Amino acid sequence: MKITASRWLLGVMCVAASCVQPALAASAAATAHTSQIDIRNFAFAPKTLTVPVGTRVVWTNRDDEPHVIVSAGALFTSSHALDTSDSYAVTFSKPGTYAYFCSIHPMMVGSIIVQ
Ligand SMILES: [Cu+2]
Repeated sequence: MKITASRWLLGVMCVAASCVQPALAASAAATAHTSQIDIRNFAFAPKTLTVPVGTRVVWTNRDDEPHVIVSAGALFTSSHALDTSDSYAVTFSKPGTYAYFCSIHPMMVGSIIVQ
């Protein structure tokens, strides 16, 4: 029980710090890696993100305006309208290139390359 709780806490801390969870690498080989995309100044940062299969990608809105993540070609489920500091996560389990945009501001585009 004690070990489970501390591992859970470590995991949360690692996600917050965007680290790779080295301390848990041995037991967490099958655990998804997490990558972060910031939405800032009406742009996605990074605009193109390359990740391994199984990665959980988290978008966080750092703007004062709402944004909506929409997959070009509907390859993944769209987000709800993200207010300031809201996050949206998608786990990518198949290789491919996933282009996406903001449905409120269609000039905002980005892509995730899963390999
Ligand atoms: Cu937007």
